[in-house]
Amino acid sequence: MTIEIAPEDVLVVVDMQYDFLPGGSLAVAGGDEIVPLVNALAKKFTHVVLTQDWHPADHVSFASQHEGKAPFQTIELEYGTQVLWPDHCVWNSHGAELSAELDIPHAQLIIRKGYDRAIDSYSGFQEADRQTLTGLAGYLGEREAGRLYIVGLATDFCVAWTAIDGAAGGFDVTVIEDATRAIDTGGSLQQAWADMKDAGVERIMSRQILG
Ligand code: VGL
Ligand code: ZN
Repeated sequence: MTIEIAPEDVLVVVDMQYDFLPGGSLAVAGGDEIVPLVNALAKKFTHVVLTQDWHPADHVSFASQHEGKAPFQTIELEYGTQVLWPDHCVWNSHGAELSAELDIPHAQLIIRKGYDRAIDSYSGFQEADRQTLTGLAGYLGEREAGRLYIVGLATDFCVAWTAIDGAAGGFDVTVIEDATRAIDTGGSLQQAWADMKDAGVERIMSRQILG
């Protein structure tokens, strides 16, 4: 049974940037494998939005900014627990660029997130303080978006948070599982799928759209 994509449905392509691809500073295993799938899926959509992780060099999420801390350890910040990462997606660096292998010329919007040094932002909708909005919900509302389909990197962080916030915002949200890859640190992948399920996010495979 193939899922029909309607003209008002939107594909959200999350963080397909060199630092999350093999050879990058926060490489997600198999991240490059999903590029052809993302390109094929994008051809089914009239509307595509991209997100781009975009941090200043002294971003609070970087382990390098915290004496004695290593990547993948956590710290407590005002807005909650923060996983510490290797430096990644520093604005204007090569690692922050979207992969040139993406073939989505009809993508209409790029949402950059995580530009405030003191606040991380996994979600394409709002920063980790849960107060600062990115404008994506406003954009989708004004364009009268239908269902949201989400692909990209990483399943357990930016994909999951974007999906959950989309659902909380009243959108019908589906994650296309095989067009994502995960970081999976400290049980994060299992937790992310459980949280997405609780939020009412659907989970499908790309063949259900591509046939
Ligand atoms: C991401 C960790 C840090 C992601 C971004 O795109 O999933 N993960 N920044
Ligand atoms: Zn980041």
